[in-house]
Amino acid sequence: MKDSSEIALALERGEAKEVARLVQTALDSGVEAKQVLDDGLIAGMAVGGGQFRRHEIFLPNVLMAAKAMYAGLDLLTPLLQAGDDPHRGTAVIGTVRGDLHDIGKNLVGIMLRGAGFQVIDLGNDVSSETFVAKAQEHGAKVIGMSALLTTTMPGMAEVVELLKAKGLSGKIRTVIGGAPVSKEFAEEIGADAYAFDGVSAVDRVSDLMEMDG
Ligand code: B1M
Repeated sequence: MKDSSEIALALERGEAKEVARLVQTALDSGVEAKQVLDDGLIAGMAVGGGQFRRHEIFLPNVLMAAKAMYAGLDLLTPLLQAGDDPHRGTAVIGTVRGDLHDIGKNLVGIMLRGAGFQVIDLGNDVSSETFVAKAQEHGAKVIGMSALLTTTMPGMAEVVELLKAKGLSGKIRTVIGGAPVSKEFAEEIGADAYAFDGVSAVDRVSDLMEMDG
């Protein structure tokens, strides 16, 4: 779809105002918010990520692309969150210690809120102690963790271990995700679930909320 490829291109170029303008135009012409997100914003960021890996663009370009992503997300968030389910339980979410990537985690939060869950977003660079303390404070049944760096993935295992040490395994359950994370890694560290994207995060959190504990 033409609008979406234009959005993706403007995002790759880090043109925040242009991304916002194109997103608004697409929405005004009747394109679904989810399609604008997937085919426009996420697709553009994926291309930028590949260029960064191949050293075709540099960190400042990636930062500008991230800003442009948020310019578009600001317009989509109210539409994606317009779920009308009753309150379905509380999840705390965050990006693990040492990791500043928050776009994917924020998308997951938007989807979970849209599905009717109360979401306590702890932000990025969240320590294992904070994840567990905040989950207890808010009576959360689920901790959702995001990691985008292979070097920060062990932070997820720390949370699982801390829950175990405090006798909270089975009472507070964990779901993990992020580009380098896999189902196998989730099994290896004893996390309760792995989610590939925001949509599957909603499914996994729904399952975990319904489990006894
Ligand atoms: Co960084 N970065 N970055 N970066 N960055 C990656 C992750 C990298 C793969 C780029 C590359 O080399 N191709 C690479 C990691 C390599 C590795 O570990 N193997 C990398 C690197 C190296 C770095 C720095 C170390 C660079 C440096 O300083 N030299 C540095 C680290 C800073 C730190 O965290 N301590 C760094 C910094 C940055 C920016 C600050 C510039 C910026 C982040 C801005 C921000 O988040 N506010 C940034 C960005 C934007 C990226 C890329 C290009 C895009 C990430 C993104 O937002 N994608 C990324 C390359 C890539 O992933 N292709 C890259 C869009 C987003 C919608 O997708 O986050 O995958 P994603 O989330 C998805 C799913 O993964 C999933 O659902 C989301 C929606 O579909 N998901 C979950 C995510 N969390 C989930 C949780 C769940 C369930 C699903 O349950 C709870």
